[in-house]
Amino acid sequence: MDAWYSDHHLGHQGHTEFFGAQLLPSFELPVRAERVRDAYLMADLGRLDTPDDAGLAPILAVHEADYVEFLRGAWEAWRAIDRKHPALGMVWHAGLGMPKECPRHIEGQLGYYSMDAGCAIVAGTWTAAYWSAQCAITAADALGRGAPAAFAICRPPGHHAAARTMGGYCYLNNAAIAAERLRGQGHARVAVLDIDYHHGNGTQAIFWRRDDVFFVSLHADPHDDYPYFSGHASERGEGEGQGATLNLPLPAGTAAPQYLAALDQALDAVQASGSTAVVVSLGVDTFERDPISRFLLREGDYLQIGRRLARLPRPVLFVFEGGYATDEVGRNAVAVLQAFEGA
Ligand code: OKP
Ligand code: ZN
Repeated sequence: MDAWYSDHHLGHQGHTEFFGAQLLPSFELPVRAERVRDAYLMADLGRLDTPDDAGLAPILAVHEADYVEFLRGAWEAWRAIDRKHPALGMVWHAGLGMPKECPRHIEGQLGYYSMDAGCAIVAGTWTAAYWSAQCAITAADALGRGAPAAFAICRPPGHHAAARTMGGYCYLNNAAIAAERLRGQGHARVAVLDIDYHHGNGTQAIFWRRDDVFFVSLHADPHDDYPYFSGHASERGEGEGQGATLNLPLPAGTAAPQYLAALDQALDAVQASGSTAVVVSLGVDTFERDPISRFLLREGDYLQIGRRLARLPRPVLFVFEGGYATDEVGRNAVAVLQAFEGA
């Protein structure tokens, strides 16, 4: 399968995150995507290309225009207050729902449009997020031209971003944008299978009331891990989308046998959904040595995952999400693709 990658992600670096009260360099580093690209090339799975520029329209098909405008201008606005450090919100409207009025002050806007302090904005953030989304869009278009599978090496990741919110290192929801693009190609039903360690709360929220995109996710139980407020098994979608969301939370310490059993369940659900195209949110932060996660998958387990994913209806678009063990992230992500292709 071919893959898409853009160097523009390199401008999104030097951003920070809180660990308790300590402000640390983010775990979400440029080297992650570089390692995935290198491992992809090493595996000789297909061509690596830079994405086309499909413009803002496919992004605006998922995200609200005011949010996109905010993202584009946030760094410039922040510079009026602080010319040295990343922009980072610190006041939220938690529990109030989306307020009617958006603040005028950039600090207020950063809180208005985010769910947490995991989304610092630096000079190159918008450009990086834009081209990350373009990777997913161009890869989706390759499927539209008949490719059975494609790989979007996206960075920053996307699955925590909702229509008007950033969170958890995510600004634009690459997987949701790709799913919408596939819908536009005439697939009546598209599935998003999210195997990142964290619940894809943004993707879930975007498709919550829709039955044309089936969302299924395997992730750490939100009672115990980020994003904490969604991903419970009881969440099944609402309205038209009732039943089109499926969450399979797993406990800390989950290893391959339990993980693969849940994956089988997810694959059966995708099959039953009648989807004719699938987006896989491919996070490999389920790895035993991932620095921010608590599952225990080993390198060889990613081959097992890939072999099982070969049961998915085609076409399949892999969208890179999390994975923070920088030495192994490339090998683990590409192991999934290799086994998928070889199966
Ligand atoms: C993004 B993806 C901060 C805890 C919050 C955020 C994790 C975001 C993961 N101390 N961590 O799903 O891999
Ligand atoms: Zn994750």
